[in-house]
Amino acid sequence: MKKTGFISIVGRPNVGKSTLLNSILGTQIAIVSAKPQTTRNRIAGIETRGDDQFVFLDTPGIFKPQNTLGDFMVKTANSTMQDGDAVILVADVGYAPGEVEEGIIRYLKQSDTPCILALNKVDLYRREKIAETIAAYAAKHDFFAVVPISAKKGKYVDELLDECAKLLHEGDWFYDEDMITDQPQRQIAAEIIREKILRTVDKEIPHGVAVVIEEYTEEDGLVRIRAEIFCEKASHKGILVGKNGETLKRIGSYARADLEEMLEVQVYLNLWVKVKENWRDSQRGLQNFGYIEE
Ligand SMILES: Nc1nc2c(ncn2[C@@H]2O[C@H](COP(=O)(O)OP(=O)(O)OP(=O)(O)O)[C@@H](O)[C@H]2O)c(=O)[nH]1
Ligand SMILES: [Mg+2]
Repeated sequence: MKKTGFISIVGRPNVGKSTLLNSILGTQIAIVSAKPQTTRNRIAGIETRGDDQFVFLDTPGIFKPQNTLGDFMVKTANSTMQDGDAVILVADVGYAPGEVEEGIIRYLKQSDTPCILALNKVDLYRREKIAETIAAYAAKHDFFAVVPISAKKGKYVDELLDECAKLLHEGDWFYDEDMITDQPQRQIAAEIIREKILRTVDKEIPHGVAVVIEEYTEEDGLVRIRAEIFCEKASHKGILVGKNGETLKRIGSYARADLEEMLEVQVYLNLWVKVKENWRDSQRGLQNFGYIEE
């Protein structure tokens, strides 16, 4: 008997939602960085095991938006949560529930949506702290299950998946058995470039960056990618390019290594940096860079 279900992965920024998705799938489809607000879109990750097909929906972290891009991200997270058959609430096991978690819990109660609480980053904390956080959450809501995990180390992720399996319902699968994501290859490529920017430059700069793939062709075992990196200020462009173009070169070779590993072919990567002032503050800017409400 085939079973399936849409399970949205929600929580505040930086708690490890995308790391968890990658860990479940055993491959990197969602970008990860130490900076909050890394994920901007809903990303489906599909895992098929035996008769079960899980469709996990990774979402942007929920926070107080400061611009139109932020509004888009939070709306995406909320609507994805509402679309799911079940929810995985990811939270840092070192912290008691705060405003974001309280808001999600309110939605769960009102909608009667089953939720598994994944308390992440157990590798960083002592047992007593973990027990304290579990108790604080248990006092707030009757979760379907509470699973302390380390997404980064892949610890207890199988246990989490066993709990998710109990929430699937009978029904036809939505995706082919061998499919792992709904993102087109060129979007993953753009995201990989953005990940390297998040990991290479600091402060506001990476948050104001959008990556657009202008050309993506494959021939004779070589993939040619030309991408434009849009940033918000001329001074940001200077930093992204760096002295003698060194920073951009570093971003490029870092991204190329990942792309070659993913595509298993040689990649020729050509990056250009451009300025588009305040694009994050306009609906038009968002649409131009592919941030469109579904
Ligand atoms: N120590 C530790 N770090 C982790 C763990 N899981 C994730 N991280 C780190 O936490 C940071 C954020 O991880 P992400 O997966 O990008 O977090 P996210 O919740 O998707 O963040 P947003 O997309 O910004 O909402 C990264 O530096 C991860 O390496 C874990 O189990 N242990
Ligand atoms: Mg993320």
